[in-house]
Amino acid sequence: MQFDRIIKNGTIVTASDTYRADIGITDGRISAIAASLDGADDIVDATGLYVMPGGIDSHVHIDQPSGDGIVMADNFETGTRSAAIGGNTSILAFCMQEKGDSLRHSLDVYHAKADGNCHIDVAFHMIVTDPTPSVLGQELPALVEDGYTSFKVFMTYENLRLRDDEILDTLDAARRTGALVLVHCENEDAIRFLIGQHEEAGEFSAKSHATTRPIAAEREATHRALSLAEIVDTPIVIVHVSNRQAMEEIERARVRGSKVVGETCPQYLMLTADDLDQDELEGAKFVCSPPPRDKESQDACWDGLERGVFDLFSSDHCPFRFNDPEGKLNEKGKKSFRWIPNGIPGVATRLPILFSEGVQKGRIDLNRFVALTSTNHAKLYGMYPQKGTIAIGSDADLALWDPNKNVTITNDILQQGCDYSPYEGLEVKGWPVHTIVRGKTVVKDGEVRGKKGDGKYLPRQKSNLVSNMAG
Ligand code: DUC
Ligand code: ZN
Ligand code: ZN
Repeated sequence: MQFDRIIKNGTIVTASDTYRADIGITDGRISAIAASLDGADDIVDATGLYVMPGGIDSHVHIDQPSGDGIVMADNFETGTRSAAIGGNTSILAFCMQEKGDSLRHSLDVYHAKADGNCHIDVAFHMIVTDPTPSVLGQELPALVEDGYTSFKVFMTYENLRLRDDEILDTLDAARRTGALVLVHCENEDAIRFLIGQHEEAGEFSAKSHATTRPIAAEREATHRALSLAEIVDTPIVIVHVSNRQAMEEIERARVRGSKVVGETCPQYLMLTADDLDQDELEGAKFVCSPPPRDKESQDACWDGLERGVFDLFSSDHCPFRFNDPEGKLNEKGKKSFRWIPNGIPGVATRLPILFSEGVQKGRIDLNRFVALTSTNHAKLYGMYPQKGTIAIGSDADLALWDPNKNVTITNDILQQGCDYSPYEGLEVKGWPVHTIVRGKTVVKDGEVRGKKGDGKYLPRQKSNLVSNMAG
């Protein structure tokens, strides 16, 4: 037989084109695209379906150490399984350096967690929490050479945040080695100050999570991160942007000539601070940072997706079980918002939400949907054209979408480790009915058909944003 598999009669959608064609797959890669193909025993009938590059979620936390007695709800098996249910074929998970550890040690730990356990392909960004001279001078350059080409730094959380001088040093090390830095922008000192005020006033409920992390704290840190990157003269990614003021900082930096990529997430389109303001501790389900804002901020984020302020739409999947002493409602978390672990699940719902609310409602077109959810992630994080497109030679990572399938989101269909979805009850139109990784079916009609270990670790090239700059 000429091909191992043919995807027949579908409508191919890439970041640039929409057209009717068949796809031939050989050895896990796309080997032919033509009006009509024959020559395989295995034919997938895609009549009435869109055939898109599989989703790439470049912002996912799995099995990350989360402090005293708190355990993340997903390991690599459940996290990648749920990602596949939601039409993803690759994720970039964070590998967190614990203070005092080398980056290499942290990677060894994460590889031990992930290798052999994933349903879809996985790469790692490092989180740098301890930027010692040897980490920045020796480890970081060696890791970039080995395919770990992006790093996240935090401006918030007492035990994770870097000071400005440390951020400058990290950005400088990245510039010299051609790595890309992602920044979590919130002003920790301002947040501490506000937490103190709330506690003095006896305000401990989940809604205080939002009021202690106001837009001004995010805007200020965004401005500072952009300024530090401008001083070092290196590109950065501003992750999980929640509001217009932070967007304006990004736009102003671009006008000044900076290379900046903006990312937003479903929670900033679909949730508001009112979701945190609920009885019976229910608000804990929506505690994430930055917090969801208001309707005006939701509109701003949609505007940013439409106008190109954002190039990335990621989930920031960071799941903690709700009704669990190791999760949201841990002993201390029941008493005060400051002990509710920050983060919400979303790796399975990212694509259906953007498809339904964005494409079906006419806010973005199909090609922009693919760019925001797959192609741009592959290009920015050094995986293109192996990933993120439908082209001869690319990995056959595909999501087949039924644009007319109506689904009510409930946690049980997502097959994740978390015991809730923040989007429970949301009705969406359009669903990824078949997820294919390197030619092989991993999920079909909501059923897992693959097995853990089908997913592989993915070393990456340097970012398209930095590869022209570093010598
Ligand atoms: N930042 C993230 O990127 N994810 C979850 C929590 C956080 O603060
Ligand atoms: Zn963050
Ligand atoms: Zn995150």
